[in-house]
Amino acid sequence: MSEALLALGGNVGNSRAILDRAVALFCDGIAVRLTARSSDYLTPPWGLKYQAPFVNLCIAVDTALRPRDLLMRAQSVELSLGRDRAHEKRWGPRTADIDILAYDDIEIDELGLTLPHPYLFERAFVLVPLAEIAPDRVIAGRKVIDALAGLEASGIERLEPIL
Ligand code: A4P
Ligand code: MG
Repeated sequence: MSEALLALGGNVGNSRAILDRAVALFCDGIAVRLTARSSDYLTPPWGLKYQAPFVNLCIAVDTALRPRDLLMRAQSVELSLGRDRAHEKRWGPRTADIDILAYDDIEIDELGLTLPHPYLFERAFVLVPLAEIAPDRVIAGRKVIDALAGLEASGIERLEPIL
């Protein structure tokens, strides 16, 4: 078994419901077991500024899948939730995006898969939810809470659970 950390985000449609469904589809309890889930956060758009705010969250999973297979699983969940890569702009609006942040302490830099995720430490919308579930995890030599301390995180709002 390996441990993976993932970030989910979306800003098209009912994002909280869509991301909830994404977690349920991705974590079937067999190939991928959910071990922790952060709150949902409402976050200002990063990268392309003029678009709707995002909902973001992070999860931790135990999995027997290898990194490539985990990525394929993430992409098939994105597709089944209506993601249409052909009509998207880089960093633009999307229904559900699932990124693998880290997979054990594996380092990969290949076409289509980079681990740890290359923008992890630049994104408060990732580190705020990640710090909720894995504050002391060290990724690429940096502790998550220490990395977050150096980032501007204003405007990120934790959402109350939906009952
Ligand atoms: N890829 C490589 N490494 C990985 C990895 N570790 N995990 C490849 C997942 N995918 C990985 O991804 C492009 C390619 O990255 C995939 O084909 C995969 O093989 P994509 O999901 O199509 O996204 P993209 O828009 O082309 O680029 P990128 O950098 O992944 O976009 P992001 O980071 O998803 O940006 N603002 C807020 N507040 N919250 C957000 O969630 N998201 C975006 C989208 C922009 N602004 C945001 C948010
Ligand atoms: Mg992505």
